[in-house]
Amino acid sequence: MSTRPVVAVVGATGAVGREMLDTLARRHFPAAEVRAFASARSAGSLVPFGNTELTVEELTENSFAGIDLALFSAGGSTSEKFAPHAVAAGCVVVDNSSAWRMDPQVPLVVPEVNPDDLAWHKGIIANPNCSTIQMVVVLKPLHDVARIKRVVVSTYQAVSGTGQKAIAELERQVRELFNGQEPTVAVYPHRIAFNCLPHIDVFLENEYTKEEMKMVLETKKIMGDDSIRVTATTVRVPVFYGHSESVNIETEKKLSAKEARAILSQAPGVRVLDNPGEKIYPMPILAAGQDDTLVGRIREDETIPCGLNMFIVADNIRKGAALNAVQIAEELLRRDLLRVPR
Ligand code: NAP
Ligand code: 3JN
Repeated sequence: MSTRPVVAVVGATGAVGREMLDTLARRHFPAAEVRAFASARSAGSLVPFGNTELTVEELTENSFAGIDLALFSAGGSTSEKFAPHAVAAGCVVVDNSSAWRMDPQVPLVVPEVNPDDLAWHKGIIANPNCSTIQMVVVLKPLHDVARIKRVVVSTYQAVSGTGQKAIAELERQVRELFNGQEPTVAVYPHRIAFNCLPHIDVFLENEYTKEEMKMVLETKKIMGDDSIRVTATTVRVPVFYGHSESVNIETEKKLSAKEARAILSQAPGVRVLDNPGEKIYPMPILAAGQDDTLVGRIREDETIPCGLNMFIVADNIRKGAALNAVQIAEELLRRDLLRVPR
């Protein structure tokens, strides 16, 4: 590899893939070339990249010859099938799906939280779930000071987390309802317009959803602390961009709300928006199109000796997916780790 890698974006026509291309261009990622891949369905179509456009190529097992870095966002089955071929061809994979996240051989990385885990990658690095990423960016600096024992989180997740078809579904249902028509329900099990669904991903045997268990398991792995107890309720809401989270933490050491604000105001990737008197707090409309994770409504939990409540919002397609993946790639370059170890 020259100092400038050849980069592939796999799933380039999707909500996350398009944002990845935009993020690579916006951050001037030092690529020798960027190539766009998707399924045969969209091969030959064009996707925007900076001031230009890329022609989408069909992804095959042989696509990775000459590619140094592949950013995958084409679903778990595509990652399971194609990432091993990429690694065999000497290409480092940053994967956005849940396929490899809990594999003990695969680091699960949020650059602000556990960048040192990149050192032991074996070719694949997993990007966490969007809801986990924005939560751990805020929790890690508090954990470092006060040790978090327990987390109770409820999410309010935007439809863009489900992809392009869900964005179109919310738009269409709103139009249909305003025109007095029965809304068409296709992507979600129920209408999403003017509704909330306490159901993201599939239900598991323990009656939690897979999205909820992703938050539980991924948080422990990223924070490198299996003793943190996490319980989650994940809810889809009729918002286009920006996941919100109500988070309650119990800590070993007492932290006042003022101390937490001071810690978080120094934390990388975090912006404290917490002035309720002026009606200033995080909201999806403030986070959409931004890189930072917003935190506010920080207050002491008056029901326990050492507890805090807070509200955390981030752009789920940016920090929750594309930006975090590109930041991982930047960190790999910075640490000279953009190679498959032999
Ligand atoms: P999307 O808008 O539905 O886009 C799906 C993309 O995958 C499209 O580019 C599609 O290409 C491509 N694709 C599907 N099957 C393929 C195949 N067999 N070979 C090559 N490309 C294929 O979905 P999205 O929202 O961008 O999400 C994509 C994936 O990213 C999700 O399934 C998930 O695993 C991951 N994701 C992660 C997070 C996170 O929390 N970090 C958030 C959102 C998504 P065509 O145009 O050819 O169909
Ligand atoms: O629903 C959301 O807001 C985030 C969705 C993420 C997602 C969507 C489809 C498949 C994932 C993920 O990243 O966890 C997956 C997956 O399991 O790969």
